[in-house]
Amino acid sequence: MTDPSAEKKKRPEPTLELLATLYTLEQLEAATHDMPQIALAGRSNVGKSSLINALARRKKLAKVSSEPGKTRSVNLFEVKPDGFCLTDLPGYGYARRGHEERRNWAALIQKYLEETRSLRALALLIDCRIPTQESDRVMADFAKAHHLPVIAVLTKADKCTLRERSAQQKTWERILGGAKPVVVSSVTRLGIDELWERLRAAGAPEESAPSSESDESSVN
Ligand SMILES: Nc1nc2c(ncn2[C@@H]2O[C@H](COP(=O)(O)OP(=O)(O)OP(=O)(O)O)[C@@H](O)[C@H]2O)c(=O)[nH]1
Ligand SMILES: [Mg+2]
Repeated sequence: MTDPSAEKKKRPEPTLELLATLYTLEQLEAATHDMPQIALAGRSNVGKSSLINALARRKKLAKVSSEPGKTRSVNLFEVKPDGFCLTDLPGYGYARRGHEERRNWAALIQKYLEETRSLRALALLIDCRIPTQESDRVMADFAKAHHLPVIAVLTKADKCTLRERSAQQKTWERILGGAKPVVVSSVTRLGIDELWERLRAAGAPEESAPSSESDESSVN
């Protein structure tokens, strides 16, 4: 027999819709979206945009490339019907871009993170094959300093062994002192359901999630 309370809790998978693409500090300033947001942050090439596509079950919603530095704008995706946004950010730590360009990107990411008052949490993506990087620690420290909850996400699980995954999980659990990192693969979809649960709990806790009828009024 199925547990009726578990049945009641099961929500249909949400959909993602591009709400805004912001390239400059001026565009960021002018943006008036006050929906709760969860930002996907991580080094270039870690798989942020691929994860957006996996979450959305779409191939080309977010632009993906094997060349680091693909995403150059702050991209807001509305999670429907939950009424919050997932924000795909440009990656950090990519050394081959020009100095000036890197500075502009860093300024864009920093301004977004520091000035988005509706930011509820940071999904910090870490490649599960790569040893802990200083830039990821800086991002984790930033979140801590700003009392921003972090959902640690270990990406590209299909490319590493179980042993590597669990070592990385332990390391990041220790660094962040929070919940166990979610291990995902955008290729095999490992961990995607679990990640949706964590994102929805942080972005729109069930009690306060709007119904689909009242959803439209929350878009700015
Ligand atoms: N094997 C495997 N490859 C992945 C996975 N996720 C992403 N990739 C690959 O990693 C590369 C970078 O993916 P993106 O999603 O563009 O990475 P990003 O973090 O958005 O990169 P930037 O926009 O440059 O910051 C692409 O070649 C993807 O196909 C995964 O789960 N498994
Ligand atoms: Mg990207």
